[in-house]
Amino acid sequence: SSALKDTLRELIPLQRSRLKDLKTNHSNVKIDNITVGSIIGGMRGNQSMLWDGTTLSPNEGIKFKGMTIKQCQDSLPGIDGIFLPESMIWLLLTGKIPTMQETKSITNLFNEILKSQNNCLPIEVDSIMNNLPKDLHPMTQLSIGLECLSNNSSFANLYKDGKIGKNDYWDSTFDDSMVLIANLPLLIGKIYSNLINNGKSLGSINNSMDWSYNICSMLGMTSTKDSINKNNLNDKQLIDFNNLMRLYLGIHVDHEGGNVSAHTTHLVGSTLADPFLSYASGINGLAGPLHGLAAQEVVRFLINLEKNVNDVNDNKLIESQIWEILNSNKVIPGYGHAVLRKPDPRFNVMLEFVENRQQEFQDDPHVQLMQKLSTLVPSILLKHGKCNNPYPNVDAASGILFYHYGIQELLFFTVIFGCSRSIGPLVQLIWDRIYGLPIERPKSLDLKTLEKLTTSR
Ligand code: CMX
Repeated sequence: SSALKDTLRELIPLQRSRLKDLKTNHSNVKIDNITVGSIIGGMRGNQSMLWDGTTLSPNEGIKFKGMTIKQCQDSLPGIDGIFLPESMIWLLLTGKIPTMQETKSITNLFNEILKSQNNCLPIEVDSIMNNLPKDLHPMTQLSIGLECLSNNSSFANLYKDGKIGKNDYWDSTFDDSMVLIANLPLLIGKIYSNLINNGKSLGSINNSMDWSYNICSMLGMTSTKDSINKNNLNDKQLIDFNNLMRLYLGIHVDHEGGNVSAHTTHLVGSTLADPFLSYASGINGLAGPLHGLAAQEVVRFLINLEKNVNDVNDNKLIESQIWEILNSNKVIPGYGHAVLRKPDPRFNVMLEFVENRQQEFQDDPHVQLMQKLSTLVPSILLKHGKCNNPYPNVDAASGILFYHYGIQELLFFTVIFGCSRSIGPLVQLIWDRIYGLPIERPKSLDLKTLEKLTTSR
């Protein structure tokens, strides 16, 4: 058992009775109208899922258990003023702000899991990862690695042996989810070393350090004690990179339930597939260009733009380049959002990270350009008059900051995103099983029926 699981266990009776009350007494209450437009428009806006961890507000952005990012920054425990992703796990799962000690209990839980594996991936997973073609897409590698981890799923084994009843499904789902998250530093380290080092390890796990540190270490981005410090960063840069990782991992954990990776994890999980298979499915969705790949598009865009403009103070030239893109009917990557109608607060905290380290970034033309664009592009997009939100989203900044510190393999960015995004959907999967939600099975309609419905109304 763990402090987190014990706290969770106490919450279960009340939450189950709240759900039961809704089911028994209010099942027929109508809360939304489904239109033909939404059915053929990606179900946009349909209010049709239960998702407890986060909600997305068009003006305030993402809220974690009702708290804005700023409120999370002010109240969640962390290091150097940046909250630890572990504290977000506690918050999303229990709805309570953890103490530093409770936050550390999750770090310890991960390290106990890793120690029990000798700080290595399970042997069969390691062997499969070692034998993948080194140029296999990093997201494909992540998906394969997660699926292989399912070999040791407690949930799947207990279920197969008929040893658990419905009321207990959550318990081994919790255990598997923690094993999955704990293994991510090893898994993404393996993928990165396949990508850049012919599979040779770039670093090792330090069992006294937090989850994000160990991710950095396995990417070869900590002091030489734990990793090769592959880019020869100085101590301040290494600390800053570790903090960037904590920040990035902390703010990408969840974005409501309807986005593809979250929804897919929930959908596949509703079949009682184990957490590894469920989240691997979410990862396959995250690998799509319309979902998780935007950050790499932004970096490509900034690199090309910088080649053309040379001087980041040449506003006229930058503006004309932006217009050229728009006039050729392309989008400006990193700007706009399906739901948000204000600058993405996640972008703002990334920008703050840069502003607090001017000396580090003052000679980086790409980061300078990223900052400059955030002041120039919104007014251009407003003049252009098409998009509903002319402001930067989180992807406008994140990739170029990793690039600055030497993570320059663009295909790899989404893998780091996939580490962070494990948290929200897996927390929800645990709750899905606490609530005993049924298999998801919406009704589909054929085109003829849709047409018939429109003429009869
Ligand atoms: N540059 C130029 N045109 C844009 C634009 C941008 N950054 N964002 C939106 N538009 C255009 C759309 O293409 C659309 O044009 P059409 O009517 O010709 O199809 C019009 O403005 C209206 O779009 P919208 O309602 O404002 O935005 P959507 O909900 O359709 O799309 C998004 C949202 C994010 C896909 C879109 O803004 C976009 O393509 N942005 C650039 C890519 C990007 O940054 N993606 C990261 C998203 C981050 C996230 O989802 O978390």
